Amino acid sequence: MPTLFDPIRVGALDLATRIVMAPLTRNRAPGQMPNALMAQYYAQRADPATGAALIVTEATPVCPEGHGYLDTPGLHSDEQVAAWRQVTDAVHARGAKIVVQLWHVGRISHVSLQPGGAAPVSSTARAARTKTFTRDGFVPCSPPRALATEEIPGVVEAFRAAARRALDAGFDGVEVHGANGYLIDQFLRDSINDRTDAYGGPVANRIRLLREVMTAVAGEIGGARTGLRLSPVTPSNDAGLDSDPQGLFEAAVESLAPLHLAYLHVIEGQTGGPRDVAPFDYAALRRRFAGAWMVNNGYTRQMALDAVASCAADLVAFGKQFIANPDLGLRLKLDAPLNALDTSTLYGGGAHGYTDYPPLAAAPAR
Ligand code: 8OZ
Repeated sequence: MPTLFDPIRVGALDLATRIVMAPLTRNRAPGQMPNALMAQYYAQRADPATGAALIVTEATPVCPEGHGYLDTPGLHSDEQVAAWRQVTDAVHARGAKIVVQLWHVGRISHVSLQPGGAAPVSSTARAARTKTFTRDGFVPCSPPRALATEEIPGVVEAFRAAARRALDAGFDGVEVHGANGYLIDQFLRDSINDRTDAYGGPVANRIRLLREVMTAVAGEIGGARTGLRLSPVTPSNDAGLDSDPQGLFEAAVESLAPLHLAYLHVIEGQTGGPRDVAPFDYAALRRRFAGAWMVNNGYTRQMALDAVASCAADLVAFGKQFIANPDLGLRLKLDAPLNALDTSTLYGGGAHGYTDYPPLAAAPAR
């Protein structure tokens, strides 16, 4: 019987345990540049004996138009490649692996964050009824412009180029962000996608952008270094439930079989919220996928132990617990108490609430 603390090979990645640090947006990259503070934050969580065996970075836009929140790091310039190097070097020095989460926000953006103050792009021209984080705090998302069919190869190319840059920056691979109502999800779901071209309408068309992106990325760096994150039923970012999430996501995953992806990372329920927000048969989705199965969303220690022991999951990604506990792996092993999360320091700011959460020995006694 495997345990949460056993090693596993995931595609080309040898991992010391099944414990993964989930992607977490922290808005501490002024100028869209990775920096030394970020390297310290990731390194604190990168000892496989006490932290994560695999780190998935915060979501990282593949092109300037892919940004939708203030101070998120990009991966679309040579300067960013060089700056990410300090993060990957610091993580590797501690023994963990690290993949970068490749992101395009689509319509979850604001003109103040777009090149030239232009409208964000999406599958649709309908605005998302939600807010994004700008220099002026949380503001309503700007109305988008629907991408012209001829523009879509440019989006795919941005993902491909970012995957190449990821390896140049020292990452072990990439995770494509296909979840949470961002651009790829804006094409997948019929609750958002209102296109009449080859990228809209039937499921076969709505999964086309995902398949083209994954084919380009895996073609560039190999399927064994490529993962994908999906969230079949999350309502986050005004995503709205697809009319048939089960059929849609099974078709999407099935279409990726020829790529032999390293892993699929599935958010069960509402991202960061209830797990039972809408019915979905995750086990049925898994039967469509041959690679490693990574689960996420509200996993307690016991849920994680059970998921791996029962082979319901190969890997468990922890988000909020990893923010507050740099040594979460050790705490899970010892069944030690967890630091509480300070939600006021999640987005933006400096070291406070970022690199100053105490490890176990230094944590105040209870
Ligand atoms: C929280 C705040 C901003 C962005 C996601 C990238 O939900 C995010 C995100 C989460 O995937």
